[in-house]
Amino acid sequence: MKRPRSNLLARLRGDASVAVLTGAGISAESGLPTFRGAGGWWKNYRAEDLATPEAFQKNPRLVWEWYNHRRDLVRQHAPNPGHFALARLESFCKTFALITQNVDGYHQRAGSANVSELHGNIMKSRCSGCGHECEAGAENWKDGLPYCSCNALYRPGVVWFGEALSAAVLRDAFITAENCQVFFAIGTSSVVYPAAALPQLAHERGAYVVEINDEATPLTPRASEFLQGRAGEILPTLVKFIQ
Ligand code: BJW
Ligand code: ZN
Repeated sequence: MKRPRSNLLARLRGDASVAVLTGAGISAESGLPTFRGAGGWWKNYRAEDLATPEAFQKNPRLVWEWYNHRRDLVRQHAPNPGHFALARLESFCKTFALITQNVDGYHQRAGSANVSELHGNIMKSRCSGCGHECEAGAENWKDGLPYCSCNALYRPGVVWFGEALSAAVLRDAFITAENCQVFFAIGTSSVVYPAAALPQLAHERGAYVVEINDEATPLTPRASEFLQGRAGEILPTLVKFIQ
């Protein structure tokens, strides 16, 4: 990795307040497929068939098969050096918030403390009738599908296209983006809203926006610094330079 610009290092060594937004790219090196791009889920499946409320209504079995498969992948794999470097970065910073679009829980497993999950968590299930949330298996199973005690189907505890994000989580994320001095956008294609609005807002409010991605995205022209490459290599190096 090219040495980051000294003004980034100076900002991080000082008491800059830091906000981080992560996407599927940070977990790619753990072995979890991303959504877009080569090897991404949407190369072989249509988002409309798997990640919308309409898809679940039409074919809950297909949607659950996909999420159960992804739960298995999350259990089989583990956080990588990129996740661990962010947990270390948090320990150096006075003010630090990590906002993730990922549902894998790897940031928490790597030791990050202040994590907001914009799109939920894949290990949780939520009743589509009464909203009851559970982490483990359901009370009742019928034909291989999990049901709540209220008799409605459980669904994965994630946010699908066309669904609102948690208002409280989103409000806090906007406040964080508005007030930070350094904003990192890491491993996200920056096309899914409202998450993609966060680095733009930080930029408008004068933050130093650093993008880490192995490819350019719609955010790149607006980033103060674009560190091109793998998050699992760039982040540990960056953290080493700060020390
Ligand atoms: C590496 C790397 C390495 C690889 N190192 N980098 C038209 C315009 C604007 C908006 C809309 C529109 N039409 C519809 C909308 C809204 C829609 C949206 O944004 N659509 C766009 C796609 C067009 N958004 C929504 O529907 C959201 N809700 C909403 O708007 O609600 C409004 C509302 C209000 C009130 C009532 C009702 C509604 C919800 C969005 C939910 C997204 N859900 C998913 C699935 C979550 C659950 C699950 O995991 O199954 O979230 S879709 C998927 O995309 C997932 C991700 O979190 C999200 C973002 O993807 P991400 O993380 O950026 O991954 P990739 O794969 O896209 O990119 C990976 C990147 O990493 C790439 O750039 C690589 O280069 C890079 N990379 N390896 C560094 N080693
Ligand atoms: Zn219920």
